[in-house]
Amino acid sequence: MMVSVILPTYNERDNIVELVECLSGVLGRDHSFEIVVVDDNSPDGTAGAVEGRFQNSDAVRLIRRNGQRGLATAVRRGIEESRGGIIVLMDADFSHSPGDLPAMLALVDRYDLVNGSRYLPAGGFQGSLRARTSSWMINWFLRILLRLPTTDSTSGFVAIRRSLLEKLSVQNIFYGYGDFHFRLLVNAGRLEASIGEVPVVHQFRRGGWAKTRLFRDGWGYIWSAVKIRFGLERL
Ligand SMILES: Nc1nc2c(ncn2[C@@H]2O[C@H](COP(=O)(O)OP(=O)(O)OP(=O)(O)O)[C@@H](O)[C@H]2O)c(=O)[nH]1
Ligand SMILES: [Mg+2]
Repeated sequence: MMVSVILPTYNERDNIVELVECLSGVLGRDHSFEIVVVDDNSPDGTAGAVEGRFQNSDAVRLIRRNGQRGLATAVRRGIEESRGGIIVLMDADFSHSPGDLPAMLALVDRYDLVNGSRYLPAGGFQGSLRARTSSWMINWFLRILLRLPTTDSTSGFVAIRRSLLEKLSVQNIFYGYGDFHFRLLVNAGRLEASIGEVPVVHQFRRGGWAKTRLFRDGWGYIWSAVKIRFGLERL
């Protein structure tokens, strides 16, 4: 089955070319694949860097969004434009390591969704103390509030079968920021989809700078989870 990797980018010029090359090397060994970069008109010229290096490549596609910003809606656009039977969602800054992909893809034969987890024993999270603490607390809160079976509901690193995504309503999942990850898990759980987990090590971003704002986005996650729990969110 073809693998589609969706890479949302905002100011990732210093990472994107190297990441796409690295992913192509890893995926090319065992899979047919495409890489879909969804860029929100990054001022640093991310789109130009992708176009310059990969314009003759059939496996790499660039979607430029003009006048739109947002991680989750960019991921949604990438999903809608992708063609693979397996869809991988990951960050475009090397925080999610291409080296973790083979283990995820090996499990997608057995599960509808394979969840990358920083909180399994072999997983890890390189980040500031503030980022690690808030992630741990939010994940603890989500597990209790939403009764999720997963150990990590905000990593943003997931492989999903298209057959599962087709049963879900993407417009009710992919909005906001990284909260799309737990909305996806909640919805998959409601359909009784099979969910497997693999350990992943979240690394420091290589180049560029963080777009996440811990306080604003953290509260957004909590508010979204509360709305799901009390049936106020359309799912
Ligand atoms: N298209 C698009 N992508 C975005 C947007 N905001 C963030 N991203 C991408 O989403 C991914 C995650 O954002 P990051 O800034 O790395 O967030 P983070 O991983 O919490 O922060 P770091 O600790 O710096 O890695 C990266 O690939 C970003 O380029 C956006 O508004 N539009
Ligand atoms: Mg990152």
